[in-house]
Amino acid sequence: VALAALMFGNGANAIGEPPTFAQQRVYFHCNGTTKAGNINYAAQSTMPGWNTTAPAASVTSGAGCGTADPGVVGAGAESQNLHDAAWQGTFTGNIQAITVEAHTIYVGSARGGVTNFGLAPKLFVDGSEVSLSAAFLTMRPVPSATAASEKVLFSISGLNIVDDADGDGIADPGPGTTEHTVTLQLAGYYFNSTLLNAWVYDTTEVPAGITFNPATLESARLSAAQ
Ligand SMILES: [Ca+2]
Repeated sequence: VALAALMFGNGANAIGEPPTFAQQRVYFHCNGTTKAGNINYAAQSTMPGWNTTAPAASVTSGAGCGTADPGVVGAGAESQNLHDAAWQGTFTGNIQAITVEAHTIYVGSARGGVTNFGLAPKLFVDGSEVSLSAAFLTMRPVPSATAASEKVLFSISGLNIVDDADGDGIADPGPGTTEHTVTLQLAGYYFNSTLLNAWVYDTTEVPAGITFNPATLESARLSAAQ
């Protein structure tokens, strides 16, 4: 044992233990003084965030929030909750992939005859935009029981955000302990969307949020460009 310690050091990664990725589901929650994320952002520069508590109240009781998303106007920089929807929060530990559950409603006319939904997501981790394999993706949305909203699910894989305390390019073993600030922005892609849709969240009907390190990936997915 002593010889092994001399040869391999005391870091477990020296003998090849891989990093691990802990799964966690978080839910978007309202913040600010109104139910419209854009208005809150314009007035108070606040963005809604998330935690691990699922929404407990129904939209029929007045719960929930939304963010309007005009399809022809997009945000350029991080933390722009004015023209697209944006949420910002933290995740502690390594991140290999995320799956996003989002719910959209159409403020204008319905998407007559268009079965796929186009979406341009942006992801920022610790202030840097993640370069994605494509600018947008399309998916088949799932109407809710009342058809009042549609659910979209997609994944972003290949993030490979891992702790490497000694900076040798070999990830530390275990799930990681670094707290990362994560910003997700969603923009409907106009020619597969409508000119104005809105993203809704924080009710039992629309439990939108993020699964960090999901066990399986959605068929609609982008990967981080390495
Ligand atoms: Ca290392």
